[in-house]
Amino acid sequence: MQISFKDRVYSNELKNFVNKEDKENTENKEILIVGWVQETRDFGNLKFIVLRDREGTVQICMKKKKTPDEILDKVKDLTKESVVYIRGNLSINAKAPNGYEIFPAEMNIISIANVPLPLDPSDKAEKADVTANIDTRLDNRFLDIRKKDVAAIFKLRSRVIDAGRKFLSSNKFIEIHSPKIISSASEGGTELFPIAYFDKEAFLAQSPQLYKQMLMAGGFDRVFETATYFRAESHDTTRHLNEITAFDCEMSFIDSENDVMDIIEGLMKTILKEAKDSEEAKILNKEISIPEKFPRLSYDECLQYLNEKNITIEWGGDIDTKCERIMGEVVKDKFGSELFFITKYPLKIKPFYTAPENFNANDKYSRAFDLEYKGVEISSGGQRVHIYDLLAERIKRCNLNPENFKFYLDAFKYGMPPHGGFGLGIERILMQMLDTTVREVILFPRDRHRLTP
Ligand code: AMO
Repeated sequence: MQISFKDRVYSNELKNFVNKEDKENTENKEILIVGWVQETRDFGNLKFIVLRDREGTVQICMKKKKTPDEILDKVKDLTKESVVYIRGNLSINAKAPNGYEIFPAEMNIISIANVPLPLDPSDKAEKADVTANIDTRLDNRFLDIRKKDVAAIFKLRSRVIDAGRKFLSSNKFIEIHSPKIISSASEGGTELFPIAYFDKEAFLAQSPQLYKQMLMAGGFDRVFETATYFRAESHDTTRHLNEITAFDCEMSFIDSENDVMDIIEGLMKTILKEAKDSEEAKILNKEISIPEKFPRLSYDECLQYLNEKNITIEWGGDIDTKCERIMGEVVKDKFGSELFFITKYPLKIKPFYTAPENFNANDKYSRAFDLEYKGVEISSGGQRVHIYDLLAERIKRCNLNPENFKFYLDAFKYGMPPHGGFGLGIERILMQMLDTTVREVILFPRDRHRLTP
């Protein structure tokens, strides 16, 4: 039999065809639905399939005499999670989930699922299987994402990226794609993945940093990328990955790094609002709060607050994971915000492209900042050096060879406006928003131990 999937509807669209005032018309409407068999129930003369697709489930009802024998026969062979095609009619039934069910006129088994399943994705199994070993879940991600809660995370991720992209486009940012095969480090030499590139030395890109800056010289005064970063960090934590996705932005003609922070603040508020009002937040039972203003505290102020908690960081030292968490609590208590910026970092701990506070290589402070969400860094950025001589000097002082950056430095010789930007990790946003770990919010994580699937 010729099967066409063209006219199929998702389970959540079925309600559009239900008209309780006009039962007859509803029942005459023919429906095509495809999905996975979540469950079958056999009560002799009465049989049910709970059919699940991307958007939900629907009950398929079969009765002796009413349903063709051929279908009743096929149901016996159906294993859980097999894919079936059903053509049938809607029927209003107050006892059915959502108040309606489908009586099939034709059923085709498209693909039979093997038994046993390595992971049970049905709603009923959810409680048990969500606590199943994360490795088993990731090894069988195709089954894992059939679970409603897990699917909701990735629908939310798509929503967040879409909202972010729309915000940036409406703020005059042009979407770009920078190379992912590069010849020199932008974020420190120790974190590079070397690759074989004919007879040349090459690496996977750590970030679009050098390229987005070069575009500022090109006059593309606002650019963004939903970028992939590759980081050869050997961290084995709940917040580090070796392949990351980020909103990566750069903008020209800024007065200071504050203009860049204004953009991130707007971007994050848009994302949080979109997530807060989403269907997925309901499914995941998440309350998402949106601060009115993200406080901006200097590095020195943070050291002071930490000092009040009896934690001493020597000036120029890193505000480590534990201190970030404590600062997250301090800011939440004092300012009522889960998001805040740490500004004016010491110049000596920031990359070569970071602008010194007063554009002097000997400055103590920089124009770099981080954005923290619930005590975890989700973004870093700042104003950049746009002056050729100062940049060459900064490269040298960071113990790097300006020769290796010729292609980049050249862009600063022929008209480069003042500019700044940021990288905002998409996994970090989602993991903090949902109070979970980084592996839960990326489909196929690349981490210290995982290269498949
Ligand atoms: P940075 O190295 O801080 O800055 O990266 C920017 C953001 O990317 C995310 N991120 C990570 N997420 C998960 N696992 C990792 N291993 C990881 N590394 C980074 C974080 C981080 O804040 N070029 C600069 C940005 C800029 O100044 O424009 C950069 O790459 O959310």
